[in-house]
Amino acid sequence: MSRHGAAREASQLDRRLEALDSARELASGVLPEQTLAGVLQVLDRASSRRSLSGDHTVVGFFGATGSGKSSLFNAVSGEEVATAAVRRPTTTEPLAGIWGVQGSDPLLDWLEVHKRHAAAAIEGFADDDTGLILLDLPDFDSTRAANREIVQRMVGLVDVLVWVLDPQKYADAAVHNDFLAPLSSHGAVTIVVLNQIDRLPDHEVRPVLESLTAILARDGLGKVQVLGASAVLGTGVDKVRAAIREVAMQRKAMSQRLAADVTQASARLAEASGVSTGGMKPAGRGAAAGATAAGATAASKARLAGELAVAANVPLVVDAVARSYRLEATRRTGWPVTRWLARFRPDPLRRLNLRREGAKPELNRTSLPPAGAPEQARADAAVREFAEAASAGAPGPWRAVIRGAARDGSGRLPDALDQAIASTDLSAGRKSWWWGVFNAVQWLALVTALAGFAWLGVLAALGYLQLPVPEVPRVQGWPVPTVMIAGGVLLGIVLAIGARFISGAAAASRSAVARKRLTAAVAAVAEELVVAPVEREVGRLATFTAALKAAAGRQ
Ligand SMILES: Nc1nc2c(ncn2[C@@H]2O[C@H](COP(=O)(O)OP(=O)(O)O)[C@@H](O)[C@H]2O)c(=O)[nH]1
Ligand SMILES: [Mg+2]
Repeated sequence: MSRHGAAREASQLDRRLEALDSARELASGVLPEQTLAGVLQVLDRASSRRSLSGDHTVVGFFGATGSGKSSLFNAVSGEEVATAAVRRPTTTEPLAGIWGVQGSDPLLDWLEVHKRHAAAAIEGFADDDTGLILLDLPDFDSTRAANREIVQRMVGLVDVLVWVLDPQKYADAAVHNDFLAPLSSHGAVTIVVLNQIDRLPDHEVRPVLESLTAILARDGLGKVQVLGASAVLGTGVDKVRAAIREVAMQRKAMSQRLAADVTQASARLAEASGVSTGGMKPAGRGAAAGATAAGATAASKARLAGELAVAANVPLVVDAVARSYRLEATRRTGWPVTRWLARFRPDPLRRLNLRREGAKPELNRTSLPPAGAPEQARADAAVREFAEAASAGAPGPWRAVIRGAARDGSGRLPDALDQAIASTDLSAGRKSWWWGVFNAVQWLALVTALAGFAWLGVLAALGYLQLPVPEVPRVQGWPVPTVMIAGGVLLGIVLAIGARFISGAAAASRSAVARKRLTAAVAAVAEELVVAPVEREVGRLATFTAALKAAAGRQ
């Protein structure tokens, strides 16, 4: 059962380590470098430890000066290996007692433990099949900094932490605040021994153990084993030995320790992200909830494009399209007698440099008025509003990154928008089929009127010259040349009025098409420079949250 369980533990750890690594990568540039460096250290340590003997379980004895680490080490080993001493300084260098020496050297090299002792087999404790390394360590409160450093390093490296406390100092803040509480994720690989119980009157042993258990619960270690022992008298030592043997036999401690490290690192990432850490505790659940950003919606994207279109003067262009069409229609279909007047009116699209037949639009710039302060402010506000809506719900640092992504692209907006407008096909200069018809009829009407004039002129000249004036043909009593003049002029005016109506409608439809194309062009720019970068970051947060959840062991 144990080997199988260990394998499952290891593969689960694999996935969690991978998830933690991706969470770390995804958070780069978002969370503080120091936090990420700490996570990387955990990952490095895990991969180092896993590359070394998995058949050995490293158990370290930690505690304050004189708590009895060395004495307990000897008692558990059944040999006088470690020097237990009343005087200080006592243990200055880690000492390893090893059961199952084979393959332990690289592991001990990595731990930087040089004093190694191949321990004799003890009945009921360790046989050759049991890879066990017991470490006697310096005091965590040693007066020597080098000793404290060794302890700090070992706290991070060993598979199982055995805390040796004594009746005088078991409640000291130092051990609880500096070590036990921060290692609350590591309950599964922590054993607490209250040593020197022989110094307590019998009736006080139990209350003291209960008090210690209560303090540990406040540390977040409510489930750890708390054992009473006397290293000197040997009381309870076999229970300590059995507890150590149990973890060593299961071959799970290494994975459990690393898993606890991953849990702790995930909690730190969550905390740095501003995600509630309450649920990140190993026993908790549903931590990363609420760590998602609202993202962009169709409505928010449309609103952004609309605001940017206004800021980029799209309405001005749309209006120019309509006016330009109407002007062109007048020039082509107006009454020939007066239409030349329209030649003097400038084309509004040409004035905006948006009417360039044959020119490569992508090389052009418009002559639209450059965005002034109000337009700029409007565009900025639109981008800000969009980013704010998209980042809603994201935890602090991520919200800043999402907003930053929107801001980064918005600097290029004015240029990109101008270019987009310049390269939009506004159908400027495209002729309408009805212009030709109206024009032809218009000229026909004029020619008819002029012919009528000429006819009457000839008749008048004949009369003036006292020559016989021929009868003019009549239609319903009206002389034909007069009818020609009246009809021609009237037709010209009617055509001009009709053309005005038609060109008004056509101009409206053409400007509607232009508005649609311009809005689409603006939306494409907004998508590229604002929406896509924002969505990338929103997606990054979602992936990060999922990775963090997987790293914390909850999928
Ligand atoms: N009465 C009593 N004394 C102990 C016990 N364990 C250790 N000592 C004594 O406490 C002193 C310090 O022990 P040591 O093992 O060197 O503590 P370390 O500094 O934690 O390694 C020594 O004089 C030991 O004999 C115990 O269980 N009961
Ligand atoms: Mg010692």
